[in-house]
Amino acid sequence: MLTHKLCNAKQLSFILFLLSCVGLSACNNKSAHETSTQKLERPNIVIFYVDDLGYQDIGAYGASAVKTPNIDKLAAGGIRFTDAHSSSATCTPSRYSLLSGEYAFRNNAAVLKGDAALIIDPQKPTIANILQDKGYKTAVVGKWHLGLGDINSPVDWNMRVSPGPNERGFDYSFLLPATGDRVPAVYMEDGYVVDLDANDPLYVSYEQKIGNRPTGRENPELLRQLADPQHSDSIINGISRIGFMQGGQSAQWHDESFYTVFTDKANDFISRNQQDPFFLFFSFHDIHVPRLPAQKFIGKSDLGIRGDAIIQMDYITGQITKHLSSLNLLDNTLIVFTSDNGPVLNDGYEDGAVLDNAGHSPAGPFRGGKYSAFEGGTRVPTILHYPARVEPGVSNSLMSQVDIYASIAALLKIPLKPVQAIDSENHLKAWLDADVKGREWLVEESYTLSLRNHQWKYIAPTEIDMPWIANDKKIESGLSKEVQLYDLSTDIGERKNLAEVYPEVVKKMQLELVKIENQTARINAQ
Ligand code: NG6
Ligand code: CA
Repeated sequence: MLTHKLCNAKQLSFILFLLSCVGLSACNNKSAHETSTQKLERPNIVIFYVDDLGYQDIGAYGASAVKTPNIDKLAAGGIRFTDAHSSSATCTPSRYSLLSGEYAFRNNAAVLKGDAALIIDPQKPTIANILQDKGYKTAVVGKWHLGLGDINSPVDWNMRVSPGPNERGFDYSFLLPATGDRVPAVYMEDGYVVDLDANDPLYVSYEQKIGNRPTGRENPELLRQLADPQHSDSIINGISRIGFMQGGQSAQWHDESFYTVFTDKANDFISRNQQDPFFLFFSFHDIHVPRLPAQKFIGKSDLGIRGDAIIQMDYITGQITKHLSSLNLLDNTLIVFTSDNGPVLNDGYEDGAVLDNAGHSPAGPFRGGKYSAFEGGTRVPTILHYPARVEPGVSNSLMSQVDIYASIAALLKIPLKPVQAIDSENHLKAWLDADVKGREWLVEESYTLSLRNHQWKYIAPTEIDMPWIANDKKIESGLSKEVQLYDLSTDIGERKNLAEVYPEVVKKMQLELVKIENQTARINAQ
C-alpha cells in the first residue's frame, strides 16, 4: 500500500520538519560564517596610516640607517608605488579626503585644535559608512584629528562625546582624539574618555590656562624635551603640549605605551571579527611629535629618536600583520600602508631629530616636506598588499589617497551617487596591477594647490606666506607669488621653474585647476 511504501501524514510532516531544520541551520551557518567565495568577494581591508612618514624613511624606499623589515615584507609581497600621494601636505586635510573622497579645500579642512568639532558632514557618507552598509565590521584605532562633537556646543569630555567616528560609519573607535602634541592627552573609546574619574572631571581650553597643571612656559625644568612656544602649554608625562588640560589625572595617557595599547585594541578587533569581513583604519601616532618610543626601541636606529620611532612603527605593523597571518587572514586582506603627509624633523620639540639625522634624506629626492607644496609634501610611501589577488611589483602610476574610496567601492560593487565622494576616481585596476596607469591629473593640497599632469607639476601662485615653515621647520614651503612649473621627468627636485618657457602648459594646468575647483560631481574613471 502507498501509505506503507511511503509514510503516513504524521511521519511526513516530521520529515519535513527535520528537513527544514537542516535547511535553516545551513542558512544560519552561511550568514555567520561566509563561504570562501563570499570571503574572496569581500576581503578584509586594513589601512595603515602613518603620521609624517617621508618617502625615503623606510627600507623599501631606500632608507639604510633605519631597518623596517615588517614593512619591507609587505612591499616585497605587494605593489610598491613610487608616485602615490596623500591628498594634502598636512594631517587633517589628508584624513578628511581619505575618509570622505573629497578634497579638503571644499570643506576648508585645516589642521584642527584638540577641542574642534567634527568636520565630517553627516550627509556625506564616509568610506566606513559604505563598508558598514556592505556588512563590514568597521573600526578606527589611533589618531583621529577630524574633530569631535557638535559645532554648536563645546565638547563636554565628561559625557559621551558625539558625534564622532561611531556616528560616521565606525562600529568601534579607540582614539587619540587629536594629535600627540595636543590636549586632551587621553584615550577615547566609543566616545568616552577611558579611565576618567568622575571626581576629577576633565576640562580643555585652547584659549587660556585652566587648572593647576604645570606648563612648559612656566616650568621648563620639568620637561623631558624642550619645546617651542606653541607646544609650551600643559605638561603631561613630562612633555608640554598645545592647549591646556584641567583634571582627568587618572585618564592621562603614557606616550611610551602607545605601541602596545593601540596594537592590542587593533588585534582584539581583528580577533573578534575574524568570521566577518572587517575594515580597520589603523592610524598611527608615530612618527609624529612628541616622539617618545618605548624603551625597547631606544637606540635601535642610527637616526636617534625619530629613527627609533620608525622602528617602533615598523614593529607595530609587524604585530598586526602577524596577527592577521596567525588567523589565516593575511592572504585575503587588502592592506594599504601609507602616510598622511611628508616628513618633518623639528616639529616643535628639541628631541635631537635634526642633529641625529646626518646622512638620511627623509623625503628622498624630492624637495620640501610636511606643509610643502613641493613633491616632498605629499609623495609618500604607499604599498598595496593583497596576496589573494595582487602580484608583487613596482608601480610608477600617479595615485592619490582620495581615490581609495571609489576604488574600494568598485571592488565591492558598491554603487556611488554622482554627488558622493566627488573627487574620488575609481582606479581599482591601477591599485591592483602595477602595470595599469593611474591618474592623469592629481591635486596636491598645501597652503596653495599644486597640480600634476604626466611629467608636469604646476604650483598655483599665492599671496599666502608661511615664513614659519622655513624658519622653524627648515622646510621649503613652495609658496610663491610667481607661477611655478616643473618638468619632473628631467627635474625631480623641482629646481628649474619653466613657467615662462611653457606658457601653454601653464594655461592648460590653470584651466584644469579651475575645472576641478568648480566640480560638483564625481568623474568616473575606469
Ligand atoms: C602644527 C603644529 C605641529 C603639528 C601640526 C599638525 C605648531 C607650531 N605646529 O600647527 O607641531 O602638530 O600642527 O601636524 O603648533 S599634523 O601631522 O597633524 O598635520
Ligand atoms: Ca601628519
